[in-house]
Amino acid sequence: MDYIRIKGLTVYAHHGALVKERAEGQEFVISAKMGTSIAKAAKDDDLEKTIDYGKVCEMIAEFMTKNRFNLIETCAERLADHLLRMNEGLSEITLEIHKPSAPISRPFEDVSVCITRKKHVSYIGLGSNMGDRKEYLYGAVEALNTYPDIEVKKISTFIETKPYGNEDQDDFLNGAIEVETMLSPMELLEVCQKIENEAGRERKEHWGPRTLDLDILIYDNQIIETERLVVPHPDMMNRDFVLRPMTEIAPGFVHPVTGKTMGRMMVELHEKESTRPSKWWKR
Ligand code: A4P
Ligand code: MG
Repeated sequence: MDYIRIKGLTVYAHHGALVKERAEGQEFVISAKMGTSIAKAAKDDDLEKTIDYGKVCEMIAEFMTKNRFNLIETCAERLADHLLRMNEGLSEITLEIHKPSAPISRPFEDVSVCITRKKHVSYIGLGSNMGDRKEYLYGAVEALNTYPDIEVKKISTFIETKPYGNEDQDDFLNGAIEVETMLSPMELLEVCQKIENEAGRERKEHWGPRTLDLDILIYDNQIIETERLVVPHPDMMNRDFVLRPMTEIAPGFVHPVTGKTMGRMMVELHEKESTRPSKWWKR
């Protein structure tokens, strides 16, 4: 991760728990450490490909003056959320808000709150075994990227795979992507299902043929077990068509339930499969 820092941005605003503070206002001094990747911008010497610190300063000043909070804790939390949502390419932010004129009756130098917030990282499995499969998968990546709260960071190679489960159907094209998002897991699932529906997905048969299937494989280190959403995907450790692309884009990512990396899980699956009797022997 690379960092761009802003130090000591001074804004006159009206945050505070006391009526006087809210009425009269005071100076707030803000510092931000922004985690991003500057490689592309540095290579091409292009402002469009990086975070414009001038614009961020304007965003901070506007946010600080347009809103009023009792606590600088709330102010910092909301400002971090706002900046993460408004800046594509901003993965993480450490914000410190100083209030050097806070109503403290003894001599003091400064008081501040400092927080670090990150975008969520999710891995999504892509699958298709109907029509122009490649078109459906690339279409899904593009569709996800059009959402302002989702940014596709990595795309695996798309691989041809034999159907798993219900074997009486055409071969699949599978892949996985890494996204950064400000959406909650449920919101992300809703977006995935909307994109599946727009790709003409029909749900006639469980594990049946499909134009597009988007499964949330991982969402940060969260373990979610609700009726509509189970994360990590409960069967991913048994699926070569999931673990192969995951090993390509996130070999060292540790599965929050098994405690094993994607690479390790793939090796173990292959070992298990190579010792399993083949179908020829079963017949
Ligand atoms: N749901 C629960 N957890 C999740 C999650 N983590 N991500 C719920 C996405 N959805 C999740 O899914 C059924 C319900 O699962 C949803 O309503 C959602 O609320 P679905 O996509 O409508 O139906 P499905 O895909 O037929 O069922 P399921 O259980 O998701 O199947 P899978 O796991 O997606 O497996 N073989 C190969 N080679 N390649 C494949 O891609 N895919 C499948 C389907 C079977 N065989 C395959 C492949
Ligand atoms: Mg599915």
